[in-house]
Amino acid sequence: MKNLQDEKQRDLSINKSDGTNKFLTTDQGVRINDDNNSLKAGERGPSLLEDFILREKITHFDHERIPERIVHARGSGAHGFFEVTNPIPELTKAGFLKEAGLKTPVFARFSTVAGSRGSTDLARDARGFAVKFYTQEGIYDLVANNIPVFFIQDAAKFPDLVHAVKPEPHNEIPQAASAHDTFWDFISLMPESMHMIMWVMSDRAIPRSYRMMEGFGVHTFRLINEAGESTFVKFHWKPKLGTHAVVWDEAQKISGKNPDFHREDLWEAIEMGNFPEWELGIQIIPEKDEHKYEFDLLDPTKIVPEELVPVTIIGRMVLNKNPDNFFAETEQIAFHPGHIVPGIDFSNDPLLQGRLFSYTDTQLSRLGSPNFHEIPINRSIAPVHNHQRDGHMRQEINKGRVSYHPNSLGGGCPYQAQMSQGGFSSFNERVDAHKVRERSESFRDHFGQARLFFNSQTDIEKSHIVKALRFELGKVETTAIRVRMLGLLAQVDAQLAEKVALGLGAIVPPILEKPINRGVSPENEISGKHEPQTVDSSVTNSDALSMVKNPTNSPTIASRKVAIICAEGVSEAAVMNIKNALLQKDAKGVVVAPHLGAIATDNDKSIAVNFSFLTASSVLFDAVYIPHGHDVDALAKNDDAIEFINDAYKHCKLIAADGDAIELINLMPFAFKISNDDKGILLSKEAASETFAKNFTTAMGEHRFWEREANLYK
Ligand code: HDD
Repeated sequence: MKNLQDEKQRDLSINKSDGTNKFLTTDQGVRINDDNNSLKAGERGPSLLEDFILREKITHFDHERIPERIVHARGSGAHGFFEVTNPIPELTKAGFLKEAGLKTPVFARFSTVAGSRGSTDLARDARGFAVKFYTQEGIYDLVANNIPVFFIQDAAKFPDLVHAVKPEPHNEIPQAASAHDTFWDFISLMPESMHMIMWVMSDRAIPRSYRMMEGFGVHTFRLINEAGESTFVKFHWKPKLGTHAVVWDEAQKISGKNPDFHREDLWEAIEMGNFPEWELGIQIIPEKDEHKYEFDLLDPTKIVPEELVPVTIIGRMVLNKNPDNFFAETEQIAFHPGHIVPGIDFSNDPLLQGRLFSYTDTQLSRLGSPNFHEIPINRSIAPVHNHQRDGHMRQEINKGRVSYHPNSLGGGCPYQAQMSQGGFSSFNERVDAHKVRERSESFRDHFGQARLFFNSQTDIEKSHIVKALRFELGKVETTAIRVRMLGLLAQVDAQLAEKVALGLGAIVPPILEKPINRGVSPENEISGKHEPQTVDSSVTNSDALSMVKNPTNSPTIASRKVAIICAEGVSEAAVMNIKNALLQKDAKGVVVAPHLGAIATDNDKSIAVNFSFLTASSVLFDAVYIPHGHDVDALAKNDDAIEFINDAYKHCKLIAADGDAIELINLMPFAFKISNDDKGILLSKEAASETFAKNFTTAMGEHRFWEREANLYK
């Protein structure tokens, strides 16, 4: 197979335009002489209808907006490539997975789910992780999330879920938040959502960066080999930088200080050459093992624990180019789980089956025409020939009189391809069943894996889940909803429910003998057929589920940002000592000072300031360093400086100081709390020492110092 790495960029280049050194023209190519004044009857007279230049300009402007995505409206994307590292020809005939070293161009888009296009990046929410592979055999989309399970088991509930989480319809409040009555009303009546709820109430829902998230295909898919044999797989993206999050207080502050935090982070990393990278892994489940587990592979509220089926790495994705135009690329890209190539196929997961309808349908209203596949970012690099014709904004000029098949006038072209010629043929699965509107008995466990997730967390992570639930349910006004939720939480873990209840000033209700009527018909209620039950997970603890224990976490500090707090008289040597040490690890130190411009250093030179305390805050950085040589008293009296350092302490970040600057730490409000166990407070009497710089970058590899929050869950 040909290496296609640059093929998509070549394809896009034919649509690119650049006005540098060119004349301004109308859309019809007529050069414009005056773009500042409309055509009028006299200088002070009315404008003339004949002014085609004005009309064209305003008409185009009037129609600039298209509907935002109904979900995942807020997102950012980038170009890159996927490279096969461990080919799997025995499992799939998909060409882009068959040869080691083969590179396929990709475009990845990351997103929040509930918020509008202009909402904050740091909402508590699942994140979309959609990747379009421009393969030689057509487009393949892996439309994934950063959470491996979903709220619901059947696509029929998707519109209800989205209506419940979106701003409430009467007053359009709140934006990009699930902390409101309609969401929790729905969830409290949908016990199948409890596993997903554990994930979205965990710090997974507030990532540090898109570059530090895992991605999961959620559903079980099939790989099909040349012999037509099927193997079940689950897809996993594992970030090279490890999986990291911020804390909720930090997330809320970032939303105020920089709502584009994730977007900017992705953009800057790529501009700086710190190309984000993920490994693609699969869990391989032979067909014969379909019914081996206590959960159903078709149930999208279940994971396959890595202890049962390990993840096999098959390739890597690198994002190395920012889009040239946000609208043309990131906004107009159209993903669809139904975009598959020979060698990949669907399972009967009822959520996936519903998705297969929804995505094309939504593009019709969002992009306005069945010709959305012709938009440059959506265009396949594999040749496209068929008899689909016309429609709004058709670009392709199909020649000839034949637009049907079979035909003799066109010589039978374009031909159907046999399987040996790459023709797609669906997996030959035998289905022999009655038509029913039923949920499978094997989907009845709603609590077992929620408990597995909760039990797999460290105490700190558990305490964050408790706090998240106290926050979310605390924003719910209807007491009955809060109480119902406590009832469900109690079925996940009694202690969890008690702790949440404490924060709400409520009492955990007894587990109901008769389940709540969730709108099922009376006959079904009597048979109890649709009622949840708990099945104990055969795996009781999985390190892969905890971010703190996660084996994909990595000590690298590449692309991390450190605030270096400077005031007049700062030691240039000390600043440069840390800056250089960071540079060597591909991280960055930026100067934050009481004012912008420059700061005079101890050696009568000056240092350029990147941010003032007004334009930055420690939530935008991974660590804080206060170098030797300041006027410590002045900084100690500066409320902004105190808040800056105090927040870094509260958010369990590394705080370091050397020389005289140690004094400042002693004056901080948290000074009396610092314990010897806290490895995140790094002090060195000697200024600008090499050992200190080394210890600093090593300590940053710890990312957070949770000891400060210890005892929280007890
Ligand atoms: Fe979806 C967008 C991921 C269930 C219907 N979905 C969308 C995007 C992602 C996902 C990442 C944004 C793609 C982009 O960046 O443009 N969706 C998921 C995952 C799901 C899931 C991982 C469960 C496993 N989705 C789901 C269901 C339905 C939809 C059950 C409908 C029945 N999703 C849509 C949609 C969207 C969408 C309405 C909105 C914009 C778009 O498709 O292009 O069709």
